[in-house]
Amino acid sequence: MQRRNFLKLGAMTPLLSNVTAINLMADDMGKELVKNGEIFTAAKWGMLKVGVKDGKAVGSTPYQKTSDVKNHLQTFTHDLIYNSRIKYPMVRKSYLENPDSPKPELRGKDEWIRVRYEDAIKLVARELKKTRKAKGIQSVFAGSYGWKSSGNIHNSRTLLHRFMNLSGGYVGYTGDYSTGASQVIMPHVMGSIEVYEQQTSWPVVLNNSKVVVFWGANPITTLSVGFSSSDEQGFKYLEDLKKRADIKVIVIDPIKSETAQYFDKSKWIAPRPNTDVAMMLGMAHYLYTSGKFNKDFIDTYTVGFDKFLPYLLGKTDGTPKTLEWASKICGIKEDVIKELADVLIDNRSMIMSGWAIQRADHGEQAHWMLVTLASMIGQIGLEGGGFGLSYHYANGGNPTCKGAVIGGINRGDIGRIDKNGEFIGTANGVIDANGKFIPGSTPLIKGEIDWAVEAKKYTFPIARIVDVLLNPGKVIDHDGRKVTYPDIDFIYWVGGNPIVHHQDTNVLIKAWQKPRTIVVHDPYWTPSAKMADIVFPITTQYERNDMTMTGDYSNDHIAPMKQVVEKYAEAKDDYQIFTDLCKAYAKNLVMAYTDNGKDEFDWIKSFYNDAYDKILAIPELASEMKPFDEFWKENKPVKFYSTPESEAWVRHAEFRQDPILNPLGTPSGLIEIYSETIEKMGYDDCAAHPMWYEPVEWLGMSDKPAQLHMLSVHSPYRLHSQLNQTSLRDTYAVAGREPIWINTKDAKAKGIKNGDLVRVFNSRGEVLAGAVITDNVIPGVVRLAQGAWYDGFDAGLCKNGNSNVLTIDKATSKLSNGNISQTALVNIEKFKGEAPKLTAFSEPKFA
Ligand code: PGD
Repeated sequence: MQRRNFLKLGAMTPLLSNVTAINLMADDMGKELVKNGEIFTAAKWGMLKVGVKDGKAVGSTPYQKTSDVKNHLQTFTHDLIYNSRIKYPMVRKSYLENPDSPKPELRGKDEWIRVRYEDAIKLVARELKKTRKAKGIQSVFAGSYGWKSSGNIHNSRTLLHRFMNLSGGYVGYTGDYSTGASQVIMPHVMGSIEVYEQQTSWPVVLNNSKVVVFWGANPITTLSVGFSSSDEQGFKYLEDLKKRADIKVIVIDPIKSETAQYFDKSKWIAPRPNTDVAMMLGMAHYLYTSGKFNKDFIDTYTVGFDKFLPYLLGKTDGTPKTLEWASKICGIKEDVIKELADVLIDNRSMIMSGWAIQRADHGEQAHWMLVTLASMIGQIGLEGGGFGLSYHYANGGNPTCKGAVIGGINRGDIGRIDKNGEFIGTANGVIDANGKFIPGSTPLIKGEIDWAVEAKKYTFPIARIVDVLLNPGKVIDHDGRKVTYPDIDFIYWVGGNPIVHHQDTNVLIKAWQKPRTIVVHDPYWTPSAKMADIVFPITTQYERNDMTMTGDYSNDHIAPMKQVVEKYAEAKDDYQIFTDLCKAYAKNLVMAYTDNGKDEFDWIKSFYNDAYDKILAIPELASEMKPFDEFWKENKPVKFYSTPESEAWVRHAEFRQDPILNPLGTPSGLIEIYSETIEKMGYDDCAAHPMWYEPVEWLGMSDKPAQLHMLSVHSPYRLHSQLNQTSLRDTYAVAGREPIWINTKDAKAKGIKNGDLVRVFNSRGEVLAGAVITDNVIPGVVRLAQGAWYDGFDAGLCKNGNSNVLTIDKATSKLSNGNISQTALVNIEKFKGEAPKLTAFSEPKFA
């Protein structure tokens, strides 16, 4: 940053106005901590400047301004450093008293005891060894799902996997909570995963599309974050789109989302939740029967339309999927559905779909039917036409840059520990006579169990974790194969908040009582930390040195993440803890774990230098990067740029040009509207072509167990559960609780007023929330965002409005076993009596 610009930015920033500017210059920033100044870093919510005064963080501001859209998450770094922190290693009282009979039913209620760090390390090493010895590899679950924080070295989940692999293996998972259904169905249909892939570039969309549809997508909220670190370009493209009067924007969503509100001239079509497939079928029926559909595209680029047609026309089940039929299910008038189909086929149209519609019962069908509809429209592979499943995520469509991508720490191989408790090597390396780890292949000793194979055998779809804990040994179907549930007795979780993110919390809490040991690493007293036996206080990303790329698809910067403040209380890096665990677990293990003693700077430097070498080999880019020491001292990101080719990039263009030379990865090489692979699986809940299935709970069912459909969307004010404990919450909480949107008519019928404390409940549980009365949600629907920290250990009801207390823990289908968090009916009433005190962000009881 130029000194001039830097001072200008500083002056504009009230939070940082007291910072002594003289101390801020990059030249002063080496490896020493800066006590007064401004430090560059990058978080999931973009690149930041964090102000420090007398060694304390005092606020943060965005490093770059790409648009006028506000990213709410960027200015609360100081609260992330100081609020709700775990100060010391702690062990749950009953566990410490007797780890063999630790009273798991007291998890979440028991008192905690502070222990010395060295003792906590010894305890974990001893109990892990004990469990592995008594119950085998299947008893240790260390999949550890979660969004953690940015950084390629302090990557908590990979660090855990590295420790668990090298020390003997663990059970992991497949899939995720984001795209559980789509990431399994899409490879059968499109031959690729689609949901985590680069999209047709935004410049192409803006130059060619005449219609842009956000189908169940809310990018104005979800583009606040990226998995590495947001490149923040998505908002800029949305801003460009808004300025274009010649491009029609349509938002399809039961909620007038932040995106629908931002595009104030857009058309808002609001179907009943979970009925999009019916609406799409109605459109498909109309396009077919009117002869408007693109027959050439269907004939050239797809297979199986002929087998889907009898279902569409009602020949197989006696129900033609007419506009009238669709309208009755989705609640949208026939002429609106017809007009939508006409607009899409008469214009160059890009359908940008989010993932919520597949996070529902039979979620596979939503994107399968979307692809079928897009095939009938026939614009896939054309400039600005077709569909995209990742425009709302990590700034998909921001063109990929030419540059270098930095590496990160890896999971390591499965290690071997001999009878004397010494680590002797992995399939790819041995410990030499001097105790150094030397890479090189050593075959498994004859007769020894191949832990890699053993671990893989028990890998299960992550959203089934409660079913796994409650039913060890059960065999389920998954994507054409059988999965045997492991018998889990030891859970190690880092970088995630399962008690908040999993569905049907009350059953989850019961299942969480099954294992003998639960270890959690987290900076904060999250509900998942409170439900553990042993917790380690972890540094936030602002208390350690690291590095990240920005832009999951664009890779537009290498961003240094220089330590901002001293480590909080007794907090330690995950890397430090696993290094110490290795030492306690087996002789020489630490050498493989640390690659013979590397510290964080050694890793940072080696990843940077690998990237630097690649850049030096590209003459036109050679000046973009500097030697490591200069880069680190300068404390600013390296920027890479898109190319004419990446700006003109069109997804599936090559396939469209020549489907024989450039086939898709499906068995036929074409888009599979009918999949023989899925047909062979013979599942009763996922047929071989897209279909409308009634969700287990929805507004159109005859015997509704509750009245309103709850959508547990992603909050504009959090990243999942992250930032719930910051003062950002003060700006959105209602009646001191998580806000719930209720339609004006529904609220009136129940005598609920704006700002009232309400009780939201169903047969699965109850939560408190604060009422927001609005017409931005259709009658019959309520919006309660996911991610509020569960606060019901003492009360039975969640005082902080965690929506997962009310959601259903059921698999989407046997095909993908994804979660169905957007399928749930609830009741609502005004809360009577004295409001219980919120304890979500307080420490638990200490002995
Ligand atoms: P986060 O809140 O991001 O949620 O679930 P996920 O578990 O990813 O949790 C990350 C945790 O990591 C935080 O507690 C944070 O403090 C901790 N952490 C951060 N940095 C570090 C570190 O360096 N080391 C360690 N040890 N810990 C760290 C998200 C999941 O929720 C997802 S991805 C989706 S898409 C789902 N969405 C929904 C939904 O739409 N609706 C409902 N009802 N439920 C959902 N659940 C799912």
